[in-house]
Amino acid sequence: MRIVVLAGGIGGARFLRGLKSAAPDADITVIGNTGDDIHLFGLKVCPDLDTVMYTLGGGIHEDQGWGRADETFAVKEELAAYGVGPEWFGLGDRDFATHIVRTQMIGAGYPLSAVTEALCARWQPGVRLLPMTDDRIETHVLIDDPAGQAAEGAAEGRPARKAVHFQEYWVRLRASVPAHAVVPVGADQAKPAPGVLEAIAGADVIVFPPSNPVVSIGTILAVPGVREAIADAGVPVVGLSPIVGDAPVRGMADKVLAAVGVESTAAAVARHYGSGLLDGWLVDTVDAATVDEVEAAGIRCRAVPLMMTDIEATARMAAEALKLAEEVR
Ligand code: GDP
Ligand code: FO1
Ligand code: CA
Repeated sequence: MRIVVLAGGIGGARFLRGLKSAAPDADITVIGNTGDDIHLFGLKVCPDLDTVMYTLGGGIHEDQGWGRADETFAVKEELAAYGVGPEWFGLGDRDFATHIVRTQMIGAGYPLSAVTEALCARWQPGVRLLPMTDDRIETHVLIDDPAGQAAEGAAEGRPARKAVHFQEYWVRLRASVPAHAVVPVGADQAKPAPGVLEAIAGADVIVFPPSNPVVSIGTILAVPGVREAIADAGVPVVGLSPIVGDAPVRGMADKVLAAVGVESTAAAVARHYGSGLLDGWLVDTVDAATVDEVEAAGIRCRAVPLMMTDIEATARMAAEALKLAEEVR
């Protein structure tokens, strides 16, 4: 069975570990989000691709969910001693090596997809990991800028606004201020990476793991051609809710959902994807009362435990997703 999974970082990576366990013989292609990518100290950092690669390859910092296990921060401390930041983004020494290899290969002319394949030759994640695009897309978040000048023509009394890089919004500001808009800068000019459309067209099932619907899966769907390819694939598309009991299980997805006018509920996220894209949706058992609402929107829905507490529980979630795919096929 050929399974295509659209993945962000931690939610996507942990789900994939369960999926590999539930379907050990499946041929899994992961289309990874690169909208979170950031250039720091002259290096290209791809947090979501690395989170998937390290998690499936056994190198992840398990408690944190991102970055390397057994990490040290000598380089960051030395940079800080020179007064060189940003100090709010924690790049560790082991992780630095990945970004150095990646940046060196890109400088030599290799596209990100080829670089990712080379990095995966070391980590052997057991899936085919493709960046959504080889082009540069950077997610920016529009926030209030109390110190700034309101744009010409702005509504009377409305504070000025500015766009910040997604990582600045998420990591430095901890999503503590309202997000007015989330913009995947560069998406309109981007092309899917080699293999992305082919994998979607050749899939037996397409899965949306419990990744962030706006800044992870939403950004992948913003790459021209990807959404259409999924809708045209003619195979079951099933998703698992990252929202449990009206709140994200982890992180601040509610803040970016608000920016796109979507309530932080499992049912609202299903309706946001819509029946044009999604055939099946899993909600957690605590949200069982919302199953009818999702089905009324034309999406087959089941309530099952959706907490990825360990690989066994996650494998059961993945098995339920594959079972739902058979029901809607
Ligand atoms: P990120 O790029 O590291 O933010 O990771 P993703 O976009 O792949 O996934 C983030 C989402 O995973 C968050 O919105 C969480 O609510 C969701 N999530 C994390 N752990 C769990 C879990 O155990 N169960 C469910 N259902 N969702 C989870
Ligand atoms: N997340 C943090 O909350 N703080 C960090 O300092 C941080 C550093 C970092 C370094 C490399 C990497 O691959 C990921 C890192 N993350 C960090 C996680 C990541 O940037 C975000 O959690 C996700 O992109 C959010 O979707
Ligand atoms: Ca991410």
